[in-house]
Amino acid sequence: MATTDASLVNHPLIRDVTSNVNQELLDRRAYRPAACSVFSHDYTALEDIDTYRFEIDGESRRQLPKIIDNKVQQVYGVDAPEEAFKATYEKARNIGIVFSGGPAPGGHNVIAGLFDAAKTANPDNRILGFLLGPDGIIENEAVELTQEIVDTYRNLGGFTMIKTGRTKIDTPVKMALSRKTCLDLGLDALVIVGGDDSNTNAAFLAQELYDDGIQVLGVPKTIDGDIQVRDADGNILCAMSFGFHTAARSFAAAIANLCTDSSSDVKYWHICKVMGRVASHLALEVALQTHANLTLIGEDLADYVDARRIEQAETAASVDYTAYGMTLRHLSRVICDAIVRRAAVGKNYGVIVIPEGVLEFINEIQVFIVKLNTIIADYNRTHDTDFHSDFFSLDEKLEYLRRLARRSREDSTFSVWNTRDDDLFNDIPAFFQEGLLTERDAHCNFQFSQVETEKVLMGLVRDYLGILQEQGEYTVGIAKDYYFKTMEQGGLDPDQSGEALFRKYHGEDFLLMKPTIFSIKTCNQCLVQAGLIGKNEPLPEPVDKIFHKSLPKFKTQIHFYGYDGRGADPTQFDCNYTYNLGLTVFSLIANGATGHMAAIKNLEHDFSIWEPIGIPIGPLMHLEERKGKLALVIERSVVDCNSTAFRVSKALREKWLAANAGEDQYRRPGPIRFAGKSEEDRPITLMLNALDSPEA
Ligand code: FBP
Repeated sequence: MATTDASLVNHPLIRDVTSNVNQELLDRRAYRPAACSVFSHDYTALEDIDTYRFEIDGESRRQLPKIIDNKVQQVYGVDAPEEAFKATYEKARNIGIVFSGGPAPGGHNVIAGLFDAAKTANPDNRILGFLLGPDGIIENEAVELTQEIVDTYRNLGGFTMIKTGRTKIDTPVKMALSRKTCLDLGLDALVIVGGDDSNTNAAFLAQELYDDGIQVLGVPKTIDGDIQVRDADGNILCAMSFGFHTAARSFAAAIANLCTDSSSDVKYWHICKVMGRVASHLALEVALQTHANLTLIGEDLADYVDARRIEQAETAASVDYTAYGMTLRHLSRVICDAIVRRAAVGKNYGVIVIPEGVLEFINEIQVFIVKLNTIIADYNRTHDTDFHSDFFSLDEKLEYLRRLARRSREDSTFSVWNTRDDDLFNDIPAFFQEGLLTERDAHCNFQFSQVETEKVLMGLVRDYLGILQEQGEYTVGIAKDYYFKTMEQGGLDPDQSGEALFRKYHGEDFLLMKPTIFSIKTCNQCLVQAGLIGKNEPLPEPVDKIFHKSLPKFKTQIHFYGYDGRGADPTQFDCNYTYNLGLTVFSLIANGATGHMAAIKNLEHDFSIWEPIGIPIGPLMHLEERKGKLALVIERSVVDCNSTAFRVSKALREKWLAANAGEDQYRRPGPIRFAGKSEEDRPITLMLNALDSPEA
């Protein structure tokens, strides 16, 4: 086929297979998520539900007086309402929507649900998308979303349609500019799709714009899964933020493939860090989805108590405060223990899952994070420039810290950073120091994704495994059958050498070399001492083979799962969930609500009983230290170590470690599917934790 390259790309088949528009894209765009049963009515209305209780913080009442007494709103269907109701519901509105924070799969469907509901209620309703996150509100950068734009992004991942950003509307100036934009655009309502910080922003904006008659509603999103809402009695109102399921399934699919790889070539430990800035929900879900050999859960580590140290201290009639909580060193020991135990049964491979935010739960690192947060925030508060532009290189930053430490010694006044801090900090590898000093985000969050946590931990693990290997503790167990076959093929009596070579020779499926045998020489000496070979004889070939097989080689492959899952196309669960959140948010707007967060109750159960609701944001807020000051924020929900999901994973920990002669227990969640029975698929954590609800 003698064609030019230009005409080549016009060949129909080539055009077809290289087009951006493939079948998956067409299927996704064409899919119409089912709507909850209340939305099958012509109209929806809201009802105050008084049965849910909240413990309201006095400061929330003081700062948010106009929205603090909001109640949970139940959305219900109405078919033939009165004319006055219809007129309000159908009135033409301008509705603004913004994405805030990291992308989460399903965001486009929130817009699609809102758009469809708004246009059905009145085709003159206008939806304006603010560009690049809250900056779009502050700077009045918005586009009107048309049917064509919305249809292009239905059921697709990311926040590509209008992009996102992390700016926080947290100063009087930004607040005033935002108000001006809303007034200039004639907005009736503003919808903020975001995490805990962004919904906190939504509550303050709702308060600020209340007298202008502009409603502000939130939609809870974050792949981290740390926005979960229960009332004061533990009733679940929002079981999970959207995007969590897709990200977890995406990570789990990749990690399950690594389980398959590692149990095939049996030579690597795959170390998988998964996103989750603070909470370990994603790691826990991945553990339940894949049954990886070891999954660290930060919240569990924080509860750690070193019984041996406490006992030692008690014997010495003292108290050892360092026995409470996990240290980096101890954590590396926990990981080594798992590796050593699997190696002893011939499995010198496996998969470890580490949550991105694990450092937050490690004593000494937590202290550094808090201290450095305070130092950076103090510097930025008192200088016209900022810490990171003034101290660009690591050396400059370290020099500044050194100065602080010196000053604290000379002045002998209390300082956040003293010489002891400085000494300890200087013991840390440079790349880790750099990570801990990395720039905080707009919400003053420590950016865990920028720190190579896994590298730090695995460095310690590797060092300690080296020590254990020298002590003969880290050795690969030899299957007894294999030992027999090898010796007999080499013309040797297995029983004769067995007693000399192994710690326990009888009654074991896997044989462990004696700790004294750690080299060819020591192996040789052992056989000489047992009278099995002469002093100058070389090591018999079969014994040499067995010895080499028992030597562990610790080979790792390091992976980070985060941005990939955050950008994945949503699961059916997230498509349906988010589309219904969009429908719900319109219902809240059309019925005059403000200061609420759209949510779907019963998410953990079958779709047929999903219930759209509005959760009042004000009562969820409490005082927390941010940027060295107390601020009202929505509490992040971390993994509850008493929850069923965690307890189940803990009960199965030993089974999944599979440090025994049996098969590994890996589970294959498969890739994110969009057809078949996948609509029944929902987060396992969610289903297990539903058992904890008082309503269960
Ligand atoms: P949100 O809380 O904004 O949803 O973002 C969560 C997250 O994906 C974390 O898991 C991760 O640590 C962080 O964003 C990464 O942030 P960035 O996009 O700034 O790199």
